[in-house]
Amino acid sequence: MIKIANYINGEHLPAQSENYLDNYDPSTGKVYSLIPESDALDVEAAVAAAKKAFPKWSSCGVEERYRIMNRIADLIGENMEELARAESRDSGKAISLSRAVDIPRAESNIRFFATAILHFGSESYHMEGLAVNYVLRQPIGIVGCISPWNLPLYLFTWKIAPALATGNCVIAKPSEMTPMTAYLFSKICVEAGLPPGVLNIVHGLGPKAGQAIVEHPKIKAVSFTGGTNTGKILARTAAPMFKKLSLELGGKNPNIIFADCDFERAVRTTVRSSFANNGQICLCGSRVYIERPIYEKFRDELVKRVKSLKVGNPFEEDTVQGALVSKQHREKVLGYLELAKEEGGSILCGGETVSPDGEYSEGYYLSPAIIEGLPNACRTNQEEIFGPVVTLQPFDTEEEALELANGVQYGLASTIWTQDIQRASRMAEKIEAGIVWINCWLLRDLRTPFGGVKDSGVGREGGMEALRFFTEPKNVCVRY
Ligand code: TXE
Repeated sequence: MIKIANYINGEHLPAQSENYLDNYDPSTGKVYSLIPESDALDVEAAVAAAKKAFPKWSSCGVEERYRIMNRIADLIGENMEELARAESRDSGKAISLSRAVDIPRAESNIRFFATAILHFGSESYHMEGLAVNYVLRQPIGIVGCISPWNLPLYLFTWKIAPALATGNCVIAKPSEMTPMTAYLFSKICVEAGLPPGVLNIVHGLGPKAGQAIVEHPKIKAVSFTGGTNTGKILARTAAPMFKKLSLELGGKNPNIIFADCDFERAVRTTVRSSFANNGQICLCGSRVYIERPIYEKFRDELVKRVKSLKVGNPFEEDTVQGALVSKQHREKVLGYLELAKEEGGSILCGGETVSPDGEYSEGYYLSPAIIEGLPNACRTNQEEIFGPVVTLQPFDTEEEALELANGVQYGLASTIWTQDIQRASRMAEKIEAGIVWINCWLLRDLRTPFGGVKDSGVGREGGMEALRFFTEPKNVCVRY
C-alpha cells in the first residue's frame, strides 16, 4: 500500500498526527494508497520552512528560477507515462486523456511561467523636469495554493508555477481525492534541485489542512480552485485578514448552436465539450441551446454519437469515459438524473451505471446522459452537476439565446457556433462569462486571462494576470 508523504522543507514525511486517510482507485472502487491526514501543525512546519527559504528564493534572480523550473518541466516530460498512469489510477479518467491533456498541460504550465518571468517588466511614469516614478512588482512572500480533484496535476501546477516564478514560497494542498500526482511531482522537485522550503505540499482534508492554510496569518495570498460553496467559506475566513484571494469556482456553461453553424464540427466538438473528463471540467458546456430549425437533426446526431462512447476501464486505449472520481460523486450525479425526471425532463440516452468485467466491476462508471424537455429555470438547468449530463433546449432568436444563456448564477465559460461573425461578436459582448469560445472549445493560450464572473469566482489566472496576482506593486518616486 503506497503511503503518500507530505513535502515540507525539502523532505518527505508523514503528518505529525501520524494518521492516514484511505485513497480510492475509482476504476476499481478499492483503496490503493494512504494520504497523510495533516492539520495546523503540519501547516505551521511548512510555513516555517517557507519563511526560511524566502529571502534566497526571492532574490536569486529570474534566470535561476527559470533554470530550476525549466528542469522541473523537463522531468515532467521525461516521466510523462508514469504520471499519466498515476493520474488515471487516482482520478478514474481515461488514460488517453491523462496522456493527451492532464500531464502535458502540467509540463506546459511550469514551462510557461518559467519563461514568462523572464519577460515580466513593469512600468515607469515620467514627471517632466521634476521626477520619475518606477513600479516594483515584488513577491508577496508566503502564499497558499489549493486545488481540486478534476484536473489534479494540471490545476495544481497552474497555481504554483506563477507563484514560484515570481519568487514566492508556496504552501500547496491538492485535493484529498486525487493526491498522487502532486506527491510524484514533489519528488521531481527534489530531483530538479528546487531549494528546500520553496514549495511545501501538505496533504489532507479541506476543512482541516486546507482551512489551516487559509487562516494562517503568515500566508498573505490564497489561490483557490474548487466549488462555489467552498469559495464562500474561504472568502469568509480570508477577507477580514485582508489576504489577496483568487477564486476559480463552479460553472454551468451555455453552448449556443445556430442553424448556420458548421454542423459536423459543431456536433463533433459538442460531444467533447459535453462529456470530456466525464463532464468533470468546470469549462464543459452543460446547457446546449440549439436554434429550432436544426434542433431535431442536431439532437439525433448528438445522441447517436454519445451512445457510441466507450465507458469502462480507464486503462484501455479506446476507453473515452473512465470512472467518476468517487462513489459519492456518482451518487450525486445519479441524484440529479432523478431530479431531472421529476422536473419533467426526458432522458434521451445514458444515465445508467456501468459494470465492466473483472477487477473493474466495482468502479464508479456512468454512461453519458442527454436530457431534453426541461425549462431553463429548473434546478437541473441552474445547478452545477459536474458530471456526464447535459440538457438540450431549442431557441428561436439571438435575444432569446442570450437570455437563456445568462439566466443562471454562474458566468465562467460559453461557446457560440455560427458562421455569422458579427452575430458571434455581438453575443460575445453581452454574454455573462469570463471566457467565450466561438466555433471551438477549450482552445487554450496560457497568456489569456482565465476565470469567471458571478458565482464562478473572483480574479483571473493565466499569463500576466497570474504574475500580477502573486506580486505586490510598489511605486517609487525619485525627484530629480
Ligand atoms: O471542490 P472543493 P472539488 C470546481 C468545479 C466543482 C469543484 C470540484 O466546478 O464545483 O471545483 O472540485 C479544498 N478550506 N472547479 O469538489 O470541494 C479541498 O480539499 C480550505 C472550478 O475538489 O471545493 C480541495 O483541495 N480548503 C474550476 C479544494 O478545496 C478547502 C476548475 C477544492 O475542493 C476547504 C475545476 C476549506 N474549508 C473545478 N474545503 C475553475 N473555475 O477553473 C475544501 N477545501
